[in-house]
Amino acid sequence: MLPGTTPELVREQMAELADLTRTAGADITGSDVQRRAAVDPAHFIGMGKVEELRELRLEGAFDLIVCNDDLSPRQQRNLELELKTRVLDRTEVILEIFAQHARTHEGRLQVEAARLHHLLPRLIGAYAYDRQVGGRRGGVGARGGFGEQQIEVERRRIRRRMRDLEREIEQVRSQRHQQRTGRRRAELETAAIVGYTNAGKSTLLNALTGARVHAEQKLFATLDPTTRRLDLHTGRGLLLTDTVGFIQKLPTDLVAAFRATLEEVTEADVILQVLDVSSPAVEEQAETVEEVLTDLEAVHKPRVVALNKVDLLGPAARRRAVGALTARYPGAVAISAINRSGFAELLEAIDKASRGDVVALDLLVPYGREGVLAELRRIGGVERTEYVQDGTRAWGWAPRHAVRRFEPYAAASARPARARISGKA
Ligand SMILES: Nc1nc2c(ncn2[C@@H]2O[C@H](COP(=O)(O)OP(=O)(O)OP(=O)(O)O)[C@@H](O)[C@H]2O)c(=O)[nH]1
Ligand SMILES: [Mg+2]
Repeated sequence: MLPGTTPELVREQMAELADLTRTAGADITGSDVQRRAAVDPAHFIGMGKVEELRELRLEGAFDLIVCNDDLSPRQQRNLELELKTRVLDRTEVILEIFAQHARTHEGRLQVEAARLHHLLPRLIGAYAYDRQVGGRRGGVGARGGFGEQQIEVERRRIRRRMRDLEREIEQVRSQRHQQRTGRRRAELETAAIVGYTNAGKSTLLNALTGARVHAEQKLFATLDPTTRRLDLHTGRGLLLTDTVGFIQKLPTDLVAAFRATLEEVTEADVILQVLDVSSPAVEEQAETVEEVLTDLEAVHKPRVVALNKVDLLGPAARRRAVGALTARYPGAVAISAINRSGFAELLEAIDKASRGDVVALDLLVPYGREGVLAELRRIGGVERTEYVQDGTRAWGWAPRHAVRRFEPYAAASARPARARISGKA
């Protein structure tokens, strides 16, 4: 614990690190926090602490050390040599989880690129071998170090692999881009679900759209984005995408590795932010989400905030949490993705926020051409209709980019110059 942090913050981070470590497949046998004025450049922790750990290690108390802060390659190697065991930092635990959870080709490529990026400067010393390409666990402790020459060969191999990966990821990216352009042609607005890991994003996508994305009490259960159509109460469709969760201290190179996936967020018309209000760390988690959204240049997009998991709070705690968060996010909607409560209000908020740049329409649709109105319902909205002599008079709205197809039906009284097809709804 360094000056500038608080005991509460450290406690929350340590609890989260324990969750991360368990998710990665290890058991926790103990944890410790050391107060220091500055980190030790050689060992990160003080030499006294290293001695203590060495004793415990000899007693067989642990066979893995996980550190909440990022270690320099030198600190990591020194600790591994002193303690004769593997030492991971937070980033590496996250990388391990990512590697275990990546399902799609794209996800795997991104994880491998992130791992290699992280590995390259660490390719030294006794335990480096275990961390190389695709470096699954196992064999810890048994292997000796690489000679300088071997390391150089290895470095070159990794750089080559990284270049190949970059090329492949670029390809996947352009495929995704084409898919998105395809969706654009479908002319539905898009919303991306974002939030801290474990906030309930996948559960919400499933509940809203009947999708079957894997959701569980684990961090980073989702790595690959899934897109489903969401039908709003008005009949309008919207494309909803579930994405990888955010986490504090997520290293920027990891965010960069997931750029292709996170582009779903950058490109979305609307952000659906999910907060876990039952978490004592909800404020910090909201802060992390703001930071990542800022990085992704998505912070100014229209946003709907869902205060999830209210079912876990008693009435008083709920009032307190919801009150505090609506002060920060006016218009936020309290929901339970599991109990499906608050959904009507949430859908309404999504409907409003996702109207974007729309144009008011006043149409006269001849009888027999009702398909036009069905189309308008699907991509925009119909607010009122009236049956008149020549057909159906309809007032509604459509996204500006889709308005041209309705121009032939502009109501006669609205002319000249298609005057009613203009302005904001
Ligand atoms: N009690 C309660 N639990 C919920 C609610 N929504 C989600 N959960 C639980 O929270 C856990 C995480 O849910 P996920 O939907 O996997 O969360 P996520 O945000 O997709 O998480 P990652 O993909 O790991 O980032 C699961 O165990 C869900 O059952 C809710 O409204 N109430
Ligand atoms: Mg998920």
